[in-house]
Amino acid sequence: MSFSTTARNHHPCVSEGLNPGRIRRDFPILSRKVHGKPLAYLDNAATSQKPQQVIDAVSRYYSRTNANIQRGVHLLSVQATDAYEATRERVRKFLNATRAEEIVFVRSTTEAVNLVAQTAGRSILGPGDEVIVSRMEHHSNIVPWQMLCQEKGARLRVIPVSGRGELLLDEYEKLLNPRTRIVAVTHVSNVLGTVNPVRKMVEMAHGHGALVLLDGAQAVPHLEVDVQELDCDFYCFSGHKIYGPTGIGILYGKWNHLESMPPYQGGGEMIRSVSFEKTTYNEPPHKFEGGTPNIAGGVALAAALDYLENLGLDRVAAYENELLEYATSRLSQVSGLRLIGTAPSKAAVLSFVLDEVHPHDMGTILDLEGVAIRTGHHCAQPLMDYYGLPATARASLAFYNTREEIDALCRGLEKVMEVFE
Ligand code: 7TS
Repeated sequence: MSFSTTARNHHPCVSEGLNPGRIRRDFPILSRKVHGKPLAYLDNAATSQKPQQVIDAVSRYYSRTNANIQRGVHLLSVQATDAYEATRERVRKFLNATRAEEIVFVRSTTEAVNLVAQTAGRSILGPGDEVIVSRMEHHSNIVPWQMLCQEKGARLRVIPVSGRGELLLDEYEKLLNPRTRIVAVTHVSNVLGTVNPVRKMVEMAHGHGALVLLDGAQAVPHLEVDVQELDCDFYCFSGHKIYGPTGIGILYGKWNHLESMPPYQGGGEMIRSVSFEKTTYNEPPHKFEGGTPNIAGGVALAAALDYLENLGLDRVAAYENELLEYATSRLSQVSGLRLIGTAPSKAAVLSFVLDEVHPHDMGTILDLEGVAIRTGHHCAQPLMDYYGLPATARASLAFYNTREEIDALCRGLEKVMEVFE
């Protein structure tokens, strides 16, 4: 298991490890019961739970500060604007972007990809041009590109995966050519957990003059990301998968791209001046932020990043790796179980199928035992097709999960086997 970590944000006591018992007390929902059983929440790739610090940040914002931003001279508006803009700087630091203006607030990863497709993508793509995605993309990093390619007469090309769930880099190399305009790949797979060699992939794409968008939705909760080191043109993630609220997401873009890209949605805030004859646009990032945003969500995202960085991403990665190894070995002992996604470099996601049992039945029986997993195609149907599966069951782990919860999963799977014997 290897995560690339940098010297940035190094926590002094990696060797001390995390204390999940103490951490769990910060997450009120983790102490609730479902169907009379203690909750084992193993669906973190769908969305993560929120620590009290994030819940308090939302509540504090509405109790103390709420006002619209960027437009009022009154104190609340100034304070709300300052808090929101402080989050932009917080995210800049988190991604190690060069400047805060490279951070665009959006609703989600989905919106970030659509924004890039409809602005940068729309302006550079012509008939016969090519966009490369991979076989393991979430639908939100396929469909926006497919729609754009259809409209522009461009071609969508696909990097294949190996049986273990790794991207085939030699095939990727063959796909790159002078017509390649954009490469859009996921940093970490939401189904397989594979950590893709994105630094190298960016370099290869740049060698052919293509822009690179990285989908970081499943990466940022698990490993340190440095956009300068990756040298990607765009990087996206969703607040809700990183212990923050829903409805707030981040698009990082290199300044020179953001500056030259046309706006996305028209409206208030994204303009400098409007008349019926001519409208001039605001500077990035405001050019891409029309309308009143999710201010509370933004402010609380900063609290989520503070929480995660206080734990230390290297300690989180070390703990999750250890839990992943434990879960991999425990699940491998369940007879008839097959793990889907066995790349050597993985984040804490385990997809699996069980002989003869439909994943939805598995999920339903596990739910009655208090174990929450996701079943289905995980919005990655082309990947499911590759494995010849309609669906998998997926346990996705966070730093607050424990070995006991993995044991509860395995006990639940034994019950599933009893039902289907
Ligand atoms: N990209 C990846 C890699 C994802 O895993 C997801 C959501 C998205 C993009 C879209 O994020 P959104 O916040 O815009 O919806 N993945 C999942 C999942 O695996 N289960 O539920 C949602």
